[in-house]
Amino acid sequence: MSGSFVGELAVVIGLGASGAAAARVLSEEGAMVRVSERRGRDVLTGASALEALGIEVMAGGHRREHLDGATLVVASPGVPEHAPVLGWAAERGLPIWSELELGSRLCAVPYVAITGTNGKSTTTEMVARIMSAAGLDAVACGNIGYPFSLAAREGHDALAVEASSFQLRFHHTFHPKVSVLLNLAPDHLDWHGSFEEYAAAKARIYELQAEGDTHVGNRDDPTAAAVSERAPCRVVWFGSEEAPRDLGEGFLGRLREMKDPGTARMWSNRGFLFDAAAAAAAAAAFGVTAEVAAEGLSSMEPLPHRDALIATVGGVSFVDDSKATNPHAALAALEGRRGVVLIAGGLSKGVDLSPLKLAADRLRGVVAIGEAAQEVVSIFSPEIPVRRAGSMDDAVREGFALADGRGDVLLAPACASQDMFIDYRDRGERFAAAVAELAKEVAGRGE
Ligand code: UMA
Repeated sequence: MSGSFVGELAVVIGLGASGAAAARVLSEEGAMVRVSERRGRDVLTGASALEALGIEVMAGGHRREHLDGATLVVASPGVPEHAPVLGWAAERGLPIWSELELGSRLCAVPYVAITGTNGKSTTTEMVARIMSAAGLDAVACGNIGYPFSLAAREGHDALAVEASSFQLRFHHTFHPKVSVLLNLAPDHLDWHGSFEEYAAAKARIYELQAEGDTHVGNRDDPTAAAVSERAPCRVVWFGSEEAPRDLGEGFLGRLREMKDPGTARMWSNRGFLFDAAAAAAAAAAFGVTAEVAAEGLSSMEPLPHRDALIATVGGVSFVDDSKATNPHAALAALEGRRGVVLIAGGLSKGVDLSPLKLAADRLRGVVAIGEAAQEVVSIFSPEIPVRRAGSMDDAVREGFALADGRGDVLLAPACASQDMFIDYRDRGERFAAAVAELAKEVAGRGE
């Protein structure tokens, strides 16, 4: 495979996880590579390692001359569609690829691609585990954190690729054997401009699928189902209450019966069951039986920051769902709970947060944080007690006070985190640290 890019001068835009992977892969495949990065050289990690491979790194802002001599441009997912640098590339008639496109050019094995508003990473991991249980050498990659272009060259038998709406553009050969659309609700509207654009990005997952391929759609989500119905290949459906017909009766029941203490909590969560049904339907299209799918799923552990019980302090359980970065995910996290104190707010990404009101009857109180705090206050006040907090420490304290010795304090912010934290992981870790601090204080007071 090596050498398929000899003679190319590839310019990679953005030096994050996918840009670094694309640059390395292109270089190993024989291309001359240049990276153009918005941030200053002093804050970049990984530039020297690329330079050691003969890759040119141009930091401190994109400039027209960075494209001089280029034959190909690879854009990182975070580069906005209308960024001037992409405009300059288009003016010069240069091909623009996503990192997924690069991965698909290098991938010689079949792959399942998973998209949706929520549950993507969990479902991607589940698909990889089911494939492994079926005896395939398979890994999870893509938006989950391990770039597709790296996994594509590792000689696996099959791949499970998480595809975000940011990544589903600039692809010309991305052709999954199986695609999955888990659900569809507003997210990233500041980036996409409108819900229609966001939905259109998601639909691009099946653009090149044809006869012999499969699309997996959610029959219980009308918005997603309307998109899935238009897939140009066979469509199989999954839903909340019954497993896909190919899997036979009682598949979800079997999962619910798994009594391993580590996973019992996960399988009592309706969202995870949904994801499992989708993963099993995707694997069935690969010829994997329900028995093998259930076996693969039995090794599944919840991913961090999804419905994770951190600690119980003075009768109050603190639950980390920092991954709930939009209202759809926060509502899913609230499902089946009562008397909850919700910590919500952050960067709303142009998404209307008012659907959170649908869960008002589940709430004992709300703690509003971040830039969207005022919006959160106006959604719930005065019907529900709302307090504002300027830090995670304060939020945990206020939540504890509102909980009044019972129920859950749930971090499910319905927003992105970057106004106060590095990312959702950092937000979840700061929550856990604040809970640990509170536990010490409460123990010290002998409560
Ligand atoms: N940059 C520029 N110019 C720009 C914009 C960004 O130079 O106009 C630079 C930034 O300064 C930074 C780099 O590009 O140095 C960041 O690139 P990026 O934002 O595309 O992120 P990566 O580090 O490459 O990570 C991406 C995904 N991030 C996004 O889509 C924002 C990661 O998903 C993914 O794991 C990784 O590729 C590997 O495939 C993260 C994510 O938050 C988890 N995804 C969003 C989500 O899940 O909601 C979509």
